[in-house]
Amino acid sequence: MHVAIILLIVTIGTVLFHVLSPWWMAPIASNWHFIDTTIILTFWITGLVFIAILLFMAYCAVRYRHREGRRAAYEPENKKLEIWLTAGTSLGVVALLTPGLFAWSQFNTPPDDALEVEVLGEQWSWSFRHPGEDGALGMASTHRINSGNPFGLDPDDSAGQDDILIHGNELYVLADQPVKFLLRSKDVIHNFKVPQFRAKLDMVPGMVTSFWVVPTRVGEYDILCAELCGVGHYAMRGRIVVVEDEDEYIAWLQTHQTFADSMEPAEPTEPVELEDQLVAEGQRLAEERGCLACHSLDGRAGVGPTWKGLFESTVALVDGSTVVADEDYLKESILEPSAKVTEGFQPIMPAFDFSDEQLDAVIAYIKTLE
Ligand SMILES: [Cu+2]
Repeated sequence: MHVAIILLIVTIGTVLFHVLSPWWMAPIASNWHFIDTTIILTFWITGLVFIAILLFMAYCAVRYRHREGRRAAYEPENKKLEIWLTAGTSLGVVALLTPGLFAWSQFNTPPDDALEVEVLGEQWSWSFRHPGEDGALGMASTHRINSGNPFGLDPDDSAGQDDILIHGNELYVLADQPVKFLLRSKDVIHNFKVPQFRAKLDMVPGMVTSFWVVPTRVGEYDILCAELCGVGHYAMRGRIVVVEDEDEYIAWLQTHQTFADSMEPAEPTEPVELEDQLVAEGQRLAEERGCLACHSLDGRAGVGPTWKGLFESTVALVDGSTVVADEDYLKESILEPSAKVTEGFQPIMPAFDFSDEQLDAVIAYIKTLE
């Protein structure tokens, strides 16, 4: 009897938890209502089966409880029962799988007018590429990725010249304009997810995966990495801004460089401004390339040591020795992070192939963080 009561409490408690739980899906902001329907259908089917099994167990615990002089009968075969159970289970599995197949088919069939936007993931930041005026993304290849060409675009491909390169974890999209996201990863498997869009997909190094979405609600939404991709995974966040006003969208696009512009050498300027410019460039790099996901600016220890007061400080290393954080040490730590690992931290920082100018810029910026 006790067992039956416990089973009843578990059943009622589970249903109440489900109904009263505050952890429900965020309001939807895309066309993917079908995904919600599929999830809710799955809840109903698995929920009803769960309740039925628990109630059946409670019933059996009471009905067939031990009584003096009664013995259970051995019944190894029951064809009728087996047919019923097999048919019922098959029906349940079909009901669970079929809606998902329809959703998956739609998910992979973008409308013809969808705008193609590339999403590039790396440990632990996001960048994006807009096709520019010609509406076509230029060819890219992993082999061409270097510090001056972080997307690995082909400089000889005319379609890529006007591609707009967007660093810094923030992407604008237009409401009601279908977007097809082309997903690439530079290092390990990431997963591009915007919970309010009800859409996500793995980004696999060496291949391009894609899905499409129509943003339907104006607002700002988090971009999350939904695949454990290393120790900085939790900090791999971005923001997607859905705007209605086309002028606002175009104005935002124009704040970014095209690929052709990014390949132009920078104009020489006055020496006084040069230092300021170097610091600004260093700060921009630190933000865009994800340094600040792990290195704090306020003295807090993050995934990596803080940058505040780092320059010329004495750093204790894991091997028990110490080193002064001068320019050479900082350069080495960026290019070859595992060479000298700071005491209390894991050797997990990926190596950055920054050019000499980029190294100078980042170090100039670190020097200002006293
Ligand atoms: Cu990730």
